[in-house]
Amino acid sequence: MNQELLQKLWLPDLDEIRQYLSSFSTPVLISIGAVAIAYFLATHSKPLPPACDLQKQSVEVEGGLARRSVLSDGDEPLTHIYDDAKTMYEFFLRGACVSNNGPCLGFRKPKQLYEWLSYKEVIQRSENLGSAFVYKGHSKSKDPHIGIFSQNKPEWTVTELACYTYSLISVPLYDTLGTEAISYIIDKASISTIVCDVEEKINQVLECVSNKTHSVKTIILMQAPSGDLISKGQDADIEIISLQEMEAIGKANHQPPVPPQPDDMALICFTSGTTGNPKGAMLTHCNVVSNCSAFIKTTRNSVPLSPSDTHISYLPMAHMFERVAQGVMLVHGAKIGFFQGDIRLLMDDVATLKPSVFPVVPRLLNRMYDKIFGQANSALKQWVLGFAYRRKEAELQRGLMRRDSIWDHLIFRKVQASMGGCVRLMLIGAAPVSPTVLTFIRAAMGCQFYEGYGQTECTAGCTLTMPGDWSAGHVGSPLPCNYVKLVDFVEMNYWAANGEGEVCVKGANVFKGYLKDPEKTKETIDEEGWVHTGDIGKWLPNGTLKILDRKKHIFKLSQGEYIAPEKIENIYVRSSALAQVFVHGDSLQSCLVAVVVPDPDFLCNWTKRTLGLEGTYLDLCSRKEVKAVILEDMLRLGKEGGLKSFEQVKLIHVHTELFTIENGFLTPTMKAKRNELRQYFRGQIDQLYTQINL
Ligand SMILES: *[C@@H]1O[C@H](CO)[C@@H](O)[C@H](O)[C@H]1NC(C)=O
Ligand SMILES: *[C@@H]1O[C@H](CO)[C@@H](O)[C@H](O)[C@H]1NC(C)=O
Ligand SMILES: *[C@@H]1O[C@H](CO)[C@@H](O)[C@H](O)[C@H]1NC(C)=O
Ligand SMILES: CC(=O)N[C@H]1CO[C@H](CO)[C@@H](O)[C@@H]1O
Repeated sequence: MNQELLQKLWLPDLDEIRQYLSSFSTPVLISIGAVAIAYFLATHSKPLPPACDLQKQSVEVEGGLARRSVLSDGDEPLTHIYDDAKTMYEFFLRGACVSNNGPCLGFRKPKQLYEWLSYKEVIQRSENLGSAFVYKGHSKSKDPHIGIFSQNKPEWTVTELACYTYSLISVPLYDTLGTEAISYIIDKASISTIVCDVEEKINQVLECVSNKTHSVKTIILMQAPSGDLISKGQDADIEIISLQEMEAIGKANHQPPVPPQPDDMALICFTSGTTGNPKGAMLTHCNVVSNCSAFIKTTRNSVPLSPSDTHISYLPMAHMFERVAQGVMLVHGAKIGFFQGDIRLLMDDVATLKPSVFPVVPRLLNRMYDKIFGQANSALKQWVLGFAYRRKEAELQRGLMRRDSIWDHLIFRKVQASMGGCVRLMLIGAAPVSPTVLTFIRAAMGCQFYEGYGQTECTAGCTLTMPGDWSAGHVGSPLPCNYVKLVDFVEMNYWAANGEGEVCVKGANVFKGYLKDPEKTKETIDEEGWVHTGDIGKWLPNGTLKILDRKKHIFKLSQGEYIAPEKIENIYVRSSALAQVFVHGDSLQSCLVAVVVPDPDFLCNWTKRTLGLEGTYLDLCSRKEVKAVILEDMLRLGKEGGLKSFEQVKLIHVHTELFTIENGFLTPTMKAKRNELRQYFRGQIDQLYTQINL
């Protein structure tokens, strides 16, 4: 993440505490101490009763082949939780009603307070925009796809609701796809209208469609377009118009809403793999509603949401994770506040908004963790931090999650304040997170903090951790809206009979297939409706699921041991010295090697602490002794993380440029492109093996 964000995550200074205490005389201190102890005993929080017997979080169905949540009411997957909210359109209407037309979408100009659109205003503007879509010829049966190419903004949500109101289908586009993929999506979904936030995006679209026959007729800009841009559009036969004008057109030509049915398509979510063209997962209202409802069903006794809750929207809305989180807010009439659009200002937005719901991704959590430990820069501070953490960790094990303990007041208060001070619910998904980091941040934040696992093909999620189970290292149990089963993966010796195999999902949240791509659809969903995720999982004795790796990444070493490289990378990347790790091995070698990229923000402080060595990033990276301590730290983490000796790397190569989307080493969804990495580092990898085999 970024520097400013890190800067804000403080630990209290011990000097501050000491000064504070020394301002009292001894007798006063003793009586304060006594009162404090009495106070903490009197207000001692009790664990909430867990949502279910935590030793039995899922049960067998389909004759023992699959498992479902113990929270499902019967064997039928949950489709919805509120009878008046079976489509995303009804989600908004319900929100407007339960909040009594309260504030809905918030935005802010630099350094100012948040301004809010009420639920009614959002619905009104959506009807206007949607009427204009209809006026331009869009309808459920004709030309229903509307492209959205924008950062998170209230207008994004307004456009989405405009689609829902008239049974149209939104198709999110996003920057990291690249021009070629965007051009492919526009053709594949024959999109004729696209809503963009800034001129730059329009230019990108124009580039995609220039000099070829294309489907685009109208591009709507959230600001006023320049004359230049309008004429550029005319050259390509495309009308460029402001959102304001569109809304005015719709207002003058108002159309009665055409509400969708639960089985109608809500959106098409294009995902890109490591190779080939993006695939458009078709998601119905029921898909999204069931995912949101299953989340609500699981968590509602521990964190009931209401119009007084606020969500900070900064994770990309083109991904289902953020959209489902927003759906959960809207149906309860809660507020969604958008960040200003600059990740470097996120912490300032958070301080102003004071969100109660905070979705995160592993990278952000890793940085928080490093920052907090980086602050504990003396042995004493580290000891105090470690001590406080162990006390709270012990509470978590008993199911007690709180932020009113003495350790919160003394140690973790500033961490909580840096996140706005009001966070009640955190949610992590999208990629695996290290158990060490997750448990620490749970202890430090002291709020309900769930981990989910899933993929777009089942609308973001298919498992979620259970309230009261604050153990890490698994992804929870199946959601009430779907079943999960594991199927044999013979090549790698994973057998369903042993509770191991490829994770398959069936239920109300499972998508309807890829847009105009029957072949890929058939590869992913089988005849009985199971989505084959390509992930290898394992059932734990208490009915939770643990993800081991991607099927296609697993390989065998020459002595016959199977290696799941991502699992190993996720352990090593915990080293504060490192930003990224790529673990390599193959069936001709008996051991593993890795390419590591030290963290430009942290390496210098880290080597100073561990080696007493100072220098520039590049200088440090080139030193043998630095490489040696990095490897040592990795092996220590590997041992702590339970890696077997053949799962530990033998040697590493230090690379000084981060793997990014731009240099072709990451997919648009930030996953490592393993083939590209392997090819690029072939020479270095061979050298490492030569050294080992000497
Ligand atoms: C499109 O055609 C124009 C004129 O024929 C040419 O100048 C321009 O370079 C072409 N653009 C692309 C992207 O091929
Ligand atoms: C469930 O099982 C896993 C693995 O055995 C364990 O780590 C976790 O603590 C268990 N959860 C609870 C709540 O006991
Ligand atoms: C590194 O250490 C210096 C001095 O102790 C401190 O000012 C700086 O914030 C640290 N950098 C990071 C990224 O922690
Ligand atoms: C049904 C359900 O809650 N599944 C997923 C829905 O989406 C969230 C993310 O917003 C996931 O964490 C859940 O696992």
